[in-house]
Amino acid sequence: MCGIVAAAAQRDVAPLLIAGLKALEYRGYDSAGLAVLEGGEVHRVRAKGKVREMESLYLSNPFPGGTGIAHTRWATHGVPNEANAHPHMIGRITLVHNGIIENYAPLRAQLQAKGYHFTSETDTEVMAALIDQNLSGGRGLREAVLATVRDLEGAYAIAVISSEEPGRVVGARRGAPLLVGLGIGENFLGSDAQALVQVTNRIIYLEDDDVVEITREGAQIYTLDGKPAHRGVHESELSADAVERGEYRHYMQKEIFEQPHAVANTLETRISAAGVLPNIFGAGGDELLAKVKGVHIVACGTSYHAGMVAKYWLEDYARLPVNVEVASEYRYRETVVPPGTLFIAISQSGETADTLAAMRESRRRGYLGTLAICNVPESSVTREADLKLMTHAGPEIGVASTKAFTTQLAALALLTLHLAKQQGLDEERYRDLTEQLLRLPRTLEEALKLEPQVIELAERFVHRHHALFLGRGEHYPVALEGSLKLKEISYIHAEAYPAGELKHGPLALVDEDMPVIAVAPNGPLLDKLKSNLQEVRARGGELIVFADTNAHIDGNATRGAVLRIDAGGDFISPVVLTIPLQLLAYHVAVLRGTDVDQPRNLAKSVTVE
Ligand code: HGA
Repeated sequence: MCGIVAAAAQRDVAPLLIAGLKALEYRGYDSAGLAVLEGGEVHRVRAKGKVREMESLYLSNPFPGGTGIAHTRWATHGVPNEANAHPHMIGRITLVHNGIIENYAPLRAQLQAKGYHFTSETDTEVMAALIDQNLSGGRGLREAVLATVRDLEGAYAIAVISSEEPGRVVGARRGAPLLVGLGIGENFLGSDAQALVQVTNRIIYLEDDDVVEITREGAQIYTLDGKPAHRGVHESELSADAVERGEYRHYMQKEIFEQPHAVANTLETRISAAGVLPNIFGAGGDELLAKVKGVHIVACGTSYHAGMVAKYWLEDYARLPVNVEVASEYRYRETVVPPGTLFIAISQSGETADTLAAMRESRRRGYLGTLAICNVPESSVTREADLKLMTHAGPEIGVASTKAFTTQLAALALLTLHLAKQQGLDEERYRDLTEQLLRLPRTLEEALKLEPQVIELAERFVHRHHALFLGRGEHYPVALEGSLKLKEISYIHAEAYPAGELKHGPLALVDEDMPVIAVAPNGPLLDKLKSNLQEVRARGGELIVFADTNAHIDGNATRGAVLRIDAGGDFISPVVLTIPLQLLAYHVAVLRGTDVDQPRNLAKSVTVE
């Protein structure tokens, strides 16, 4: 999603702003721009495409100045081009914006009637014009922003400068994240901490409806009624190195290989050989969970797939009823919430707009409490939930989520064990599940050794247009996640089905041009799955099976391949069998030459609805 960086400093800020934008590139975007205010004059540069393209334009004609704002845009209103790229300049105002202004159309018409001329198709430019209009009547920039945001519907994080107020940047947020970075004799705004770590790690997280004014000397926050507000300063633990790619070709590859370590971090200090430790969900967590009679899980994309696996786990082992729903659906319909239901929000960034809105909506619906499963400690979802279980995956830069997914699963496995014990799961089984989970990091390490074989397989996909993924039980969501990975980064159309559904429709698609990928753990459904795979073979389909080492699968198919992998046991196998599917998607994308870390049209941390 869009990124914002802004600075008020004595030194020239354009290079700092460009470095900040580069740290935000992982969020996915389609154009970039920056503007610097120097002696009442605003210099601006914008370009469609990557930050480096905007940077080379800047370098061919650099400009000095200590006050500036910068942006990476992921288009919502108007195509990705230079005219729609931020910053937008109108009248005395220059502005960058993340989010969507829902009532921009009537506002645009009103402003046009008053003589404003718009040069972009964006909702953002309307906001800039409104601020400019509100500067009249002796208002300064901060008052004009306050007056403007009161009239806006929708979501925004903004950074604004006025040609009449050198040395000052005003920011505001509602429904989209914005942070203040406190330096020494210089101060910053950013849409996430990663944009600021190279200049400071002293961070203030703004709250919804805050307006902030930064100068070289300091940062002052105001509430919507214009009263000064105090927000705490946090020391961010992020480091600039955490986003280095090291020896890996892409962040996604690095993140795939970080999974054993990341999952070990999720489990660390939370589980021992005796089982899940007390109080891992924060103060009062165990007491609240003791009252749980059912669970609703709400999430989007990959996190939704993690929630689907958790449904199988929680119903199997803890015998609790579970509903899983995508957040954009949940938030706009009425759900039935039986007494004692726990609401779980799963989000990597903790800023996913739909998930956050669903969690806020859940407050009205009478849940027992809310639990956030999230990777970013200071994020909105984490801060607003009653209980939290951080995944500790470390920064995930690749837009296609990998280690965020497996660490979410590890966190959900901890929750499953906690609830299973409470609900009276047989002790021996509890011990077995605990052992499996403790072995998970090592099992993942082994699974990653499959990479050379997956690379060979990937070649078969380079010229394919479609693929079908199959799984059964808790491996159906694994198949869904595998197909999502392939779609996201290789642009191959992929679908996933529970294998038993094949004969009810998708079998019609199977021919020699349709590769079918199946995950085959060893378990009670193996024989059923084998019959489903025969149905594919009988139609000449090319079958690729990722099978547990001891699953009896015939490798002598005329077309296709069976790859063996130690799935580590029935509890953890969905996590382990995810690995070859991630590797497959990654290597197919590399061979097809796509932009693996920033696939077209997609964004990380989806902060718009
Ligand atoms: N609506 C604005 C900003 C989009 C955005 O925040 N994307 O993440 C535009 O389309 O430019």
